[in-house]
Amino acid sequence: MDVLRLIHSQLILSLPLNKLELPQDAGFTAELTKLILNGEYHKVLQHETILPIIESNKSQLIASENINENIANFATNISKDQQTALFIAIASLYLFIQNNFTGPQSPLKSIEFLYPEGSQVDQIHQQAIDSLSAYGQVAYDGAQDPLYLLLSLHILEKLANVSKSLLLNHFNSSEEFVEEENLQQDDVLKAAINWWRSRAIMIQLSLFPEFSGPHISVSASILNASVVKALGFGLNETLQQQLSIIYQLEKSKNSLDSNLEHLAQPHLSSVRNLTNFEFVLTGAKAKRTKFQTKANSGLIVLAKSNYFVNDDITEQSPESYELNSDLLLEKPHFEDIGNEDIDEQIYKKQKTDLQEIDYSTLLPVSLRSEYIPESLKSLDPNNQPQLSDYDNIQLLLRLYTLRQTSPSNDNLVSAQLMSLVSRVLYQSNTTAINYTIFSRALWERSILETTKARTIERGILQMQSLVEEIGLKIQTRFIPTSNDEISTAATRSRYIFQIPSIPRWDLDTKLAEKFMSLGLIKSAIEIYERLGLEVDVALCHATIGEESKAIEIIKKRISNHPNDARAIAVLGDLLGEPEYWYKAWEIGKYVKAKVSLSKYNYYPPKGIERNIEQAIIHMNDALSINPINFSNWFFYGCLGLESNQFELAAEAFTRCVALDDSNSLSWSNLASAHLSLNKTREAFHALKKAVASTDNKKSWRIWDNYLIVAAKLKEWDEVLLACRRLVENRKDESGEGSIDIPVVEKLVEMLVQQDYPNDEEDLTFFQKSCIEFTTIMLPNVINSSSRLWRIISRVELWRKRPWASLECHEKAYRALSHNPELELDETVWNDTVEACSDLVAAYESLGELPGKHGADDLVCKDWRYKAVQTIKSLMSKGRQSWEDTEGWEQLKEMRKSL
Ligand SMILES: *[C@@H]1O[C@H](CO)[C@@H](O)[C@H](O)[C@H]1NC(C)=O
Ligand SMILES: *[C@@H]1O[C@H](CO)[C@@H](O)[C@H](O)[C@H]1NC(C)=O
Ligand SMILES: *[C@@H]1O[C@H](CO)[C@@H](O)[C@H](O)[C@H]1NC(C)=O
Ligand SMILES: *[C@@H]1O[C@H](CO)[C@@H](O)[C@H](O)[C@H]1NC(C)=O
Ligand SMILES: *[C@@H]1O[C@H](CO)[C@@H](O)[C@H](O)[C@H]1NC(C)=O
Ligand SMILES: *[C@@H]1O[C@H](CO)[C@@H](O)[C@H](O)[C@H]1NC(C)=O
Ligand SMILES: *[C@@H]1O[C@H](CO)[C@@H](O)[C@H](O)[C@H]1NC(C)=O
Ligand SMILES: CC(=O)N[C@H]1CO[C@H](CO)[C@@H](O)[C@@H]1O
Ligand SMILES: CC(=O)N[C@H]1CO[C@H](CO)[C@@H](O)[C@@H]1O
Repeated sequence: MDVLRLIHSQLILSLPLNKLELPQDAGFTAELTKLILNGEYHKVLQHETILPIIESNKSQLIASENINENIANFATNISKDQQTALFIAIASLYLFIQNNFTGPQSPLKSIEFLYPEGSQVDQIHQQAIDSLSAYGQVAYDGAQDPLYLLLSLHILEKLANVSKSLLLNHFNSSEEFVEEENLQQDDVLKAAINWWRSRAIMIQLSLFPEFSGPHISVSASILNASVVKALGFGLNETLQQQLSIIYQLEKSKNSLDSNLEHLAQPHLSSVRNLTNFEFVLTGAKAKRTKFQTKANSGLIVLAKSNYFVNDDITEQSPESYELNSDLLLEKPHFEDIGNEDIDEQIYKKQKTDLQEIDYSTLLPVSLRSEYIPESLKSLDPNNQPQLSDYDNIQLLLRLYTLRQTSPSNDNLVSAQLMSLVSRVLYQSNTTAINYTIFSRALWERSILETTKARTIERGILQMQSLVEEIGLKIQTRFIPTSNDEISTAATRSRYIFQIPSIPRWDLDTKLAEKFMSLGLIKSAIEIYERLGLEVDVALCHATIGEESKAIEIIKKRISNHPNDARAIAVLGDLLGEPEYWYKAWEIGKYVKAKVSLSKYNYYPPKGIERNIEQAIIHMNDALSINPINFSNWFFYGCLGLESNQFELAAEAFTRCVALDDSNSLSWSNLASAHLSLNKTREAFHALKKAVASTDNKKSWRIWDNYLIVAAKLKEWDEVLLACRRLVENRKDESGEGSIDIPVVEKLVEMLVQQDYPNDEEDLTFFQKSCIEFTTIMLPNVINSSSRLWRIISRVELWRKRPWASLECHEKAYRALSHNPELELDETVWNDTVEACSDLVAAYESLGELPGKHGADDLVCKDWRYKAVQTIKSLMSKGRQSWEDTEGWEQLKEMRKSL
């Protein structure tokens, strides 16, 4: 067995010590691995094989010099021994996480460890923060031990042998950074390096209030499926399986952390398959209050894990606050699962009434209890079994994805989110839920509860308590012994790369945002001020209309941090003055400044002319730095369409659909661009996607385009489909106007080209569908169009139903003869005479054919009489106005010939 592979896959998996399997010949790496998996990260740096390397190389770390370059050189020197360097990088990364995300605080301070005694601690700290800052975004300067993260990132860059450093080059376009790499199966070390580097970059991103640099694309491209393959190749199945699971969870989490939530879903589907997790959202009756006798309808997630690789380190879970309500139950009590009507809206999102659970959706729904599989139906809803950690994480990730892709403040969405959180929190054995998972679920429950009046109190209390508890300085609630403290670090950081990262100050920020949304602006400002987040303080003031106060704060921030591009850009936003955006771009290539400039040129203030060319140039600059931004590409594409630059528009919307392939408007715009470029086939493909992902009601324009393009390509099945959709969607508003008559005529022409088969079974799909459309759907919509009735009569005749065909002729005629314009407008008169002539001809030719009842039955025995009556009646109507016109003569002629 390959030692390197075994060690590094288990490190990536962050397996608990008692599951660790080490080969005999692992040497010192075995010890280092154990230290990491036991959470003793500082001991890795102090290990006898590592300390001398650090000590002997660190002479070049001089506090008064450029810290970033020094650390880069230091990293270069110690990276000569790749294996050892990787351990240093991993341990440093964990130390940073421990000190800012999970705790408890590590005893080894980065600056004391690396720099000589007496060095200027504050200055080194600030330089490290500056080195982590990028693209005009200042890394959060309250972060602890940023040096650990900086060191880790530098070493990983060296080990990955990147052609361009993300840390040393702050001003290049992102295309140059992305290095798509397909690893071969023996690139084991490279695989581990890429995986860790991707993790370290994601952690770096969490230091920014918002980010725009190339980091997202780099992190996404270096962690790809080939990495998992290379690392897992030849390992036993259990490990390979776990690597795949962790990989999918992590990719999904990274998408969420990068605000690319629509990319999260495919990974969630894959991981569902890997653990064969069973779950479904269904309706149930639930009691929520103590005195309730009748249960109301509610939602519940039924779930069962089928793949356990759980481990058994225990740690006390954070304190869960009780509601202590005289009224509310601690948790809802469920009865009568699956027999409750699920809100129709949830259900509508499902494609059809599936009898099997559709795991390709984010949150599968089962409407009826008989469609819930036995394995889930048999669960006790009030005491559901423990889930595996992986599946708990998956539920949380689904919760995040759902929230990020749904409208906020939607009661229905809140109910769905709450049912997900509840499934994680209320398991038969809560003592066994992992700390990170449990505390995160509590956190999410609090966020949801603070939106409801009855539970807001507990929500806020719980948030504050979690904020304190995770902020390890205040450890009033549980004080681990010194030994425990270490394994505590291991447990807490166990799933740190799979659950969306929330560093400590971010929890505070969320609390502040919550206060904001509750109108408690003062409390929010207090928190932001404590955290030193001046830009956010200013934005708070701007929100409540205190613009001048906001501007004052921002200006002060800028005078102290002249390179804070975000602050400068926000000042531009507050003042609406382009010069600040130019400056923010100049000093930091701050993407949002360019976006603001682009929008400014497109929506200029009064008195300034719109300048699309400039808008395009600015957005292009923004996109060259951050190419993974849906709304910017969309805006860019619209600029392209508007200025007739269709190649540009096509590229932009192609990017859009690559980022979110369910966005029907992007597909439709892409189609427009292709059409203008005469790429009909491509346009058709795009429209097909557009109609597949659209809500029918609102989308008739898309269907209309689809129809036109399909007709151009002679895709008759599709033309027919489009016709049907258009009629379905628009008949209530537009009636018969929803029917495209020339197209229907063309369709019928195609239909009758072949003979009607002797056996109905032999009808093709197109034939069946076209018959259904013309003879069942259309008659319900037609109001006064005789032309349509005649088209249908053709279909009926072709179907060898002459009686039905004749009826259509009668209707066609009636549609005209009832026209009140008949006596006033000669065109109408002419048309009606022609229709009459058609009808009479139909009587003549169809009347004596066999009728629908068979035997001696005829289509119309007294056809001659009827024909004469028809002519007479029309003549009496037209006598006054049209006697002696050509039409009149024609009628006389007809009557005579009968
Ligand atoms: C680091 O490496 C460079 C180039 O290999 C060498 O010149 C320099 O002396 C090294 N510095 C230390 C402190 O090892
Ligand atoms: C620096 O680190 C390397 C390991 O990459 C090691 O071989 C070397 O001995 C260390 N010390 C010096 C002075 O180069
Ligand atoms: C795979 O390896 C793990 C630990 O390395 C071991 O616990 C497990 O039993 C092995 N599984 C198989 C199927 O060999
Ligand atoms: C999951 O498994 C189902 C059934 O085996 C398969 O159809 C589907 O494509 C799989 N999905 C993913 C994302 O692997
Ligand atoms: C609950 O979990 C704990 C710790 O994992 C375990 O010791 C205990 O047996 C479990 N209880 C049940 C009822 O499964
Ligand atoms: C597309 O075709 C039309 C007519 O065939 C032509 O007038 C137009 O110039 C073409 N446009 C492009 C971009 O080729
Ligand atoms: C009606 O038809 C006759 C002959 O068919 C023609 O001369 C006359 O112009 C038509 N009237 C109108 C308004 O089209
Ligand atoms: C500013 C800030 O929130 N820093 C925190 C980083 O994380 C450590 C450990 O959780 C806290 O002690 C710091 O307060
Ligand atoms: C995988 C893992 O570390 N799981 C642990 C998470 O924490 C709980 C206690 O809080 C442990 O019981 C789990 O074993």
